[in-house]
Amino acid sequence: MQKIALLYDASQAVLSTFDLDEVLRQILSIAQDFFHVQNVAILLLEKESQELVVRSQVGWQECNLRVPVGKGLTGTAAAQKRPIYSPDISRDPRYIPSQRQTRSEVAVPLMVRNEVLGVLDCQSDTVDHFDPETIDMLTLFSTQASMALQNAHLYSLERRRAQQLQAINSIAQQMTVVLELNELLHKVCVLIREAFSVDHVSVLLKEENHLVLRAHEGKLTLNNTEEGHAALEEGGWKRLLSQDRTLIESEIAGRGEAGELFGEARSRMRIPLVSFGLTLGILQLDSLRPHAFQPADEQTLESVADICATAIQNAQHVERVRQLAYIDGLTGIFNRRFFELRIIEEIERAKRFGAGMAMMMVDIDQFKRLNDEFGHLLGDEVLRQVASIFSQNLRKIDVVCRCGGEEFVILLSQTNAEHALQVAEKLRRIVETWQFSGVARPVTISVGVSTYPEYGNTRDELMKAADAAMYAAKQAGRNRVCLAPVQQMGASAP
Ligand code: GH3
Ligand code: MG
Ligand code: MG
Repeated sequence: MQKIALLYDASQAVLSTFDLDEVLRQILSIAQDFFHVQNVAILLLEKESQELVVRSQVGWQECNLRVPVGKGLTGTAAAQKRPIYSPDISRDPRYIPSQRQTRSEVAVPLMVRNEVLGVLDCQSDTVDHFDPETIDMLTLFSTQASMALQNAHLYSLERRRAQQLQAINSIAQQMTVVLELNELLHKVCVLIREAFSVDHVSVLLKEENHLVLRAHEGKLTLNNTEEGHAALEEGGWKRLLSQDRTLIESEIAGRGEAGELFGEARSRMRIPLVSFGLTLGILQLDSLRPHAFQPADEQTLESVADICATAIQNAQHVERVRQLAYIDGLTGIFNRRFFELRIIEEIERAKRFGAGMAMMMVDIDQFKRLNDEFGHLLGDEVLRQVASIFSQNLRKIDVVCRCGGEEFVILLSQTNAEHALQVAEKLRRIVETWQFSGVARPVTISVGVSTYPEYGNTRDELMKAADAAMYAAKQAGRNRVCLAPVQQMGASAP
């Protein structure tokens, strides 16, 4: 009776704290001191894998043990929900060897109501160390210990929930102020990683037929396969995006699978980013540990993903509006406003790298007559096709702008006069020979070329020189390419 009173007092101490590690420490110390056992371990049940995992122990040599429910003495105790005693483990086929000196073992399930939280496992160096009274006492103690464990667990859940709510709030506040898309995506990764202690966070967005890794942040190394592009037709992605459901993968096999972004990831959560019914992409969380993501976290992270999706959509709208301001409505190429921005940047770049640059001023010949003969609508179509010819026959880094009416300006970076003349001549010839449907005669262009630094150091000088060259081309009979007149530059002319 006195023993029970002592045990009761000790158990009260276990119940006085909400800190899980402290609870575990106290359970172990009572088991050791009160029941005189050398080796004690607390194994907690991992629900997803249905395995018992050693969470805390004294006297054990092997600490990373995982025991499936139903296996070994501990697994049997968890499966049968009752204490299992083996007075002589050498005769017990259920015993899984873990400690060399163990002779007898008792495994007591830690349960609240009918639910198993884990197992308290006591092992002794002597055969038949545990008498029925001790086992009863251990069982009694285990109910107190289970309650303490459950309290600590609920407390940590509550605290976690409160932290998560705070994180959602803070993420929402910080995101709504960022309108630049790339900056926003990066911020999404950083904030989520911080708030949820995830090893790696990535945002993949749909772009035409691909899902593109637009931002990522964390410890993992990116596989450089296709630089983060995945075709949307690929099975996994397509299914995920079409179902709009969060997917948790608890055990990823390991390195090298096709389509894997991060080779080291062992578990993963993928949450579709949906805003106003439109799936924009995927928020992906990766962990180096298996089973890092619990279904219990799904709702919180989905709320975060919703906030992100709305912010991303806003930023995409802003980006589109910003882009539209620089696009010519008729032809879809850049407009004069964009040209004014880029010419300054191009001159700066040419100055810094010393690689030169060229400007071409292009004007369609007798365009007024073409309008008069074939109508304004056909004139518009010719403008569109000429713009398209230019875009398709130049490098991606070249800038083609419609600067008004039937005039275009083209900037060629890292290009000298000789090369610029060749490019201009190529364009002139393509246009001259192009069959514009509905136009019964050739359409031609006149091109004036100037280059930095030979014909000017500033926007105005380069424009003036190219304009003069174009005027010269017109004067000389149109349908031709002219370099800026030498006299333009006086002493510094080539
Ligand atoms: P030149 O060979 O000397 O360049 O003769 P041109 O007729 O091309 O030159 P001009 O500057 O006299 O006429 C330009 C014409 O371009 C006048 C205008 O009607 C036409 N134009 C300007 N913008 C548009 C447009 O958006 N669509 C159409 N269809 N025509 C346009
Ligand atoms: Mg003109
Ligand atoms: Mg013209």
